[in-house]
Amino acid sequence: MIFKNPVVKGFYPDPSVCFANGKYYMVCSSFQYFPGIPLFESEDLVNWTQIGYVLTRSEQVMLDKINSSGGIFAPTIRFNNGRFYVVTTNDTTSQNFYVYTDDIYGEWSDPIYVDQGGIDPSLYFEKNKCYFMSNGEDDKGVCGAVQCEIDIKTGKKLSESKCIWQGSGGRFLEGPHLYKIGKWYYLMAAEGGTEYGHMITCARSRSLWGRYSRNPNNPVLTNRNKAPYIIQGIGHGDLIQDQNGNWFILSLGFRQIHLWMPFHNLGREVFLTPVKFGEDGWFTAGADGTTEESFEIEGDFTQNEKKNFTFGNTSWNVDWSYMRKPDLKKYVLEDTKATLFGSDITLEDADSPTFLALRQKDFSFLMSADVAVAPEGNDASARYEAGFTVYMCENEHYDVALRKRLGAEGYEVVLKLNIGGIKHVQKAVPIKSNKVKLIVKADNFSYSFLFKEEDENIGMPIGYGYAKYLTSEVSGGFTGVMLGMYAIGSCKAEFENFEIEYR
Ligand code: 6LW
Repeated sequence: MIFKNPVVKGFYPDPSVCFANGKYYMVCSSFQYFPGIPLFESEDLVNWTQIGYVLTRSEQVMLDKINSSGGIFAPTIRFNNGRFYVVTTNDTTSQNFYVYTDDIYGEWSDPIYVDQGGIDPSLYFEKNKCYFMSNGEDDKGVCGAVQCEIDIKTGKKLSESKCIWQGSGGRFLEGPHLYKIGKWYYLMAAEGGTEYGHMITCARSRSLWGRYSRNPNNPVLTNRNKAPYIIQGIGHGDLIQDQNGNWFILSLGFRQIHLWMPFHNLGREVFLTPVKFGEDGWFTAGADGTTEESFEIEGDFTQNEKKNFTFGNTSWNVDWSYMRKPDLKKYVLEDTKATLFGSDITLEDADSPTFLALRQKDFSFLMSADVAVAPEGNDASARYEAGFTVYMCENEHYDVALRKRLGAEGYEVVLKLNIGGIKHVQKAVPIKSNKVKLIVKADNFSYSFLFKEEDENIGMPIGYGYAKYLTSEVSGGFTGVMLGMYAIGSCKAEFENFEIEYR
């Protein structure tokens, strides 16, 4: 079959994968979003279905008021002795920890902390022993991929932390994972930073503690010299063997909004690249060490893509995300309706506004919902607003909302464009009632905003904002655009007939 990359679209960075009970499981980073660590299942490595999240309880992870792109960094998932483990870093608190479950569809344990620094932790199990690796500094102050043995029941270190590889010379050695394949221990990692210079490199050793010798043909995978090409930033991956014996790397990468525009708004997505082992025991990946838009692989199945997202065909607990430490009392979520209660916290705050979002999965889409807003409580002088946000972070987001201004009689539809500290009201149009259909239309270059009053057939445009300002190149950080519903102020906002249709 021929599959197309990315295999998971939208902001799902730092994929890690394991095989268990006939299926593949994958986790990704989630930063300030809650629940933390999206969890996916697949039968073929190409079609992935999100089955939930790993960190579903606020007590498992401190996200309260953390910076955007802080919080949960690159996790690793492993399966050992009937138990799933996910190990990750809370970068804001500088803590490495893991959680486990015996039921992949159930709850995960409370965190077990490991006293080794760095980020991008990984676990490797062998003969009833467990080894923990992260990229950081070892007990002697040497930086690189640092390993120690741990007691998997308690997280306690059973050995010193020792740097076992310093990479092939690229900057930011990250995401190290250890595998035993045949007689070799392979250490695969990312280097070059998670931007355009990103790459995957590897080293091997006959012994777990090294000495590791680098692959003479590093990097094994990178798109850094592939231009003009939409797919860039390939790196930070995990190696996996399928049920036919074929090997793959599941890695992150991103898609530029256009060949000649080095901006990406969809975050880092998940790419699949075939891997081949040579007679010398080293492996090569992809097309001459690059990841392509499609590959032909063994298997007779089709790649499915969900193009339409509604309240009816998504699940609140599986697909949607809140920010940081949400007050769940502010959300009443039903089959065909979401009711959001606003608070004083706005989308400009690095806090937990009333916000519920899906990741933007592709460049072109149409999003709409009927929104009705009403005051909550007896505060006649209240001001409030509710609607859609196209949200990169608190500094960069475009909001289209139904707004009640202080002392005003009626309501207006407002479009606000926020870019790097510039807070611009593009337009505010008075409307007849407290109900309106809000519409967002997007392509690679812009998001356009429209609204429709109850008795009208045609959407009224109120402005647009460029996509390139809601990108990692402008905002920095590690996340991608979220398409969200929000409410601010003492109000109750009802959203119905919600739909995102990708084209
Ligand atoms: C992650 C690091 C990286 O921890 O970006 O792409 C960091 N690689 O490995 C955040 O996702």
